[in-house]
Amino acid sequence: MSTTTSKKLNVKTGMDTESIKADILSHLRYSLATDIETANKKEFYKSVVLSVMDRLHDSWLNTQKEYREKKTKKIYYISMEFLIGRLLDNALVNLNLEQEFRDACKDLGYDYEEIRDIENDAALGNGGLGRLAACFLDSMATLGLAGFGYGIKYDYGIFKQKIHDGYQIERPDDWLRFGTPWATTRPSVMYPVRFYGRSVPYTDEDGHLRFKWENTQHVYALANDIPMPGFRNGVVNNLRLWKATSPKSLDLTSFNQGEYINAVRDIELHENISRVLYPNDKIFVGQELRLKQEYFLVSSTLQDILREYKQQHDDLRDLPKYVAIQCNDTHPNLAVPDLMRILMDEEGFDWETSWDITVKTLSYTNHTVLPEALEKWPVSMLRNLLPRHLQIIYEINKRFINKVHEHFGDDVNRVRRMSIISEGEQPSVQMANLGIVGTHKVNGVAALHTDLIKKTIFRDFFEMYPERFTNKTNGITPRRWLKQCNKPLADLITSEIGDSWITHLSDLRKLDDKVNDKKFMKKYSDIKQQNKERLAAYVKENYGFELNTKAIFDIQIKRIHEYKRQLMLAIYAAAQYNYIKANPDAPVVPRTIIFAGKAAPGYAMAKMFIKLINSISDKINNDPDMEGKLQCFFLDNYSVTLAEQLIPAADVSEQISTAGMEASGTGNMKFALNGAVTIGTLDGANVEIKEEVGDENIIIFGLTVEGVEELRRSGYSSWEYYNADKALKQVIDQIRDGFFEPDHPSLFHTITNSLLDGNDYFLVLADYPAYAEAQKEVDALYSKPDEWFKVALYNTARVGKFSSDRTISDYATDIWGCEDQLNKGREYQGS
Ligand code: GFP
Repeated sequence: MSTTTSKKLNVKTGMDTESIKADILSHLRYSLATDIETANKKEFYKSVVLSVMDRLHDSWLNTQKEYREKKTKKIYYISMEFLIGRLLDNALVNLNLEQEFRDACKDLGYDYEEIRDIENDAALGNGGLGRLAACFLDSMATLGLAGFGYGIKYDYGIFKQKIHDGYQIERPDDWLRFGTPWATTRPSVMYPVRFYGRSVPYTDEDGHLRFKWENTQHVYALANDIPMPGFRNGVVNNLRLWKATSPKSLDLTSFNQGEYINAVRDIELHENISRVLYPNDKIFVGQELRLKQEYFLVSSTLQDILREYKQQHDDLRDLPKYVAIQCNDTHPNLAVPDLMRILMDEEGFDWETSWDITVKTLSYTNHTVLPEALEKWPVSMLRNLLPRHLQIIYEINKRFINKVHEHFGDDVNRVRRMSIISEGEQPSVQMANLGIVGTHKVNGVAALHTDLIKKTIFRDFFEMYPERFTNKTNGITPRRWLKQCNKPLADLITSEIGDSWITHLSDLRKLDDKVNDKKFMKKYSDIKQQNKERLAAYVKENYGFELNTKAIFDIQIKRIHEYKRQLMLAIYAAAQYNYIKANPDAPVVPRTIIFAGKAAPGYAMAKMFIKLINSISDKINNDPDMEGKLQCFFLDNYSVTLAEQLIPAADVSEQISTAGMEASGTGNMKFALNGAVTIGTLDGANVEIKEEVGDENIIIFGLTVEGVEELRRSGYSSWEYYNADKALKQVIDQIRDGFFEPDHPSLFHTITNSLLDGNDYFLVLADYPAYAEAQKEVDALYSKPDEWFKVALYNTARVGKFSSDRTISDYATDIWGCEDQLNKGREYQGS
């Protein structure tokens, strides 16, 4: 090897194409034991990522060092889900090295896009909750906050969805089959997580009654770190994912007895804890393995936080001054009793001091008002698995109930509603109640949602602790959801108004003036068309469908759930079909309807919706009369990566949940930012999107929250709506009578029964006439392209509020008490 080459191979952090090439070659050879002649694409991808990691490591280490030296307050975001998707593009955008890496790949004979597509999505989440956590990590790093994600490194993320004969089939998501080059395993960071055993009382030297948790079994939590770079600011934070590993000593006795296979099986059992992400359907199932996962995450994370804390600080009473812990939903709320246990049993504090530290350090985010989604762990399960925690929860509850009595007098019903432990045949621990009582702030995720939780599920608590409740409207990161996924639009915007919008999304308001700039508007609309064509090519290649790029791209992508009402769009598609059949010569505005989303494996109705959508799609797409007028598709295996393809190409964003049921939504924000027009109900963050973009730039229809309540109160009858609307009745009859599934005519009876005999809990029929009218408005507007694109641009220009940078700034200021870091973070942006 020549000296020049070896010199190049030693360059580790150069930011130019040549040094990047040298590193890729070096990693192929010295990390992967192959070379450019023999490597396959996967190996090439891996060495590209390793070369990116080389460029992150210094900043990663320096950032942590700075936090240590300055004793910066740390924010820990604990979440069972982080739906981070692919990382390569994101890292390169944030490092400002996209072009250099593209060129390096090209010079070495590879197409960057092809290499990027090798990466499996890290799909460690179900939907909005997990994606929100991922956007927050990006924003915390970009704002320069010392913010750390803590989660689980599931071997299997959310299942892969296949469609077979129109039905959803689930397949395991083996994303780690070939490992992931993004995660660094830290053998030095490993903690025992204990389960079972019993709580044993004893008297300490000072004569105080204390407890020890004894005879426990344990499993180890091993840290795996993924770097989270901020946008061009030199900050690299950390996402720490725990993997369960078996304790080394566990099998020795079995080995001695020659029971090799059993010993190995035991290892398997321990490691099952981090095996698979639970697919959640907003119905609490209550399986013990899930409870184990939750405690596994909480216990390892708290041990890690306190270990670090003690390295820098002496007095645990200052914990809330230097540490804020955010529980993403109730899933990590065992942090309340676990922190209490550590402070009392291991650190020797009394109850009051421990309680004060705990409440001030923790906070909790609520993501749903659906009562069936709220976690309630059976007391019997907790007694077995976490006996000491249960004992602490009982004590918390006893003290809390006393306070309720003090506050409200002897209001038995109220006490029953507020109790952390519910009585009844199977007493259980209400994790939301525990979260409200044991933390200093509880937040909802959109203004309407926060109002609702105060008025409904948490009303009693709000009356007792009004100051605890706060709203933090969700947001999305503009880096991934505009700069990265819609490069042509991002470039156009930057060429017009500069690039400050990337970190100050409200600067997009400057685009408002461009609506009358014909040249700009032409470019803006051309980009939408290009994006539609790009999507069409992608769909053709991956699904074999031909999309009509002249049609309105009308897209609904999200988990399949009755409250999200995919059924309403499916009915609309069928009604359009009927209309075109009956009026073959009538002019129609062409439409291509696209659905994507997963149904939880145990959610039969949602799975039936998928089958129905596919049956309706088959009918439409195979009828020559529909050509050029109507199409309908269900794209399988919805993912972050697929969303990145679909959103920039959308004309219409479907946000049509029953009012009061969608806490916020974040897809609605992504679509609007990319210039899709929302058709939606006044639900979740749609309300705030409307406020921002203006009433004339969003198409709102249907019942409001109050309207829903009123209709239910006054006695809703879905039959009346069925009989009153001919087009609607025709579609429901067709669904019921097998028109879309002639070989199995009764297949969809569960759906039609729930709409009619079941009285349509989600009010699809009640809202349908208004929805169909709203769709006519869409058609009318789309027929006037100049008007349409003005509305679209107002959406892009006016949704700056929904940057997750704003959301995180609000958390930092009102919940975490670290607004000082925020200002500092902003200073070094753009440097
Ligand atoms: C949940 C809520 C959404 C909300 C997200 C993030 O989403 O309305 O936007 O959390 O707060 F339902 P899923 O996890 O249920 O998709």
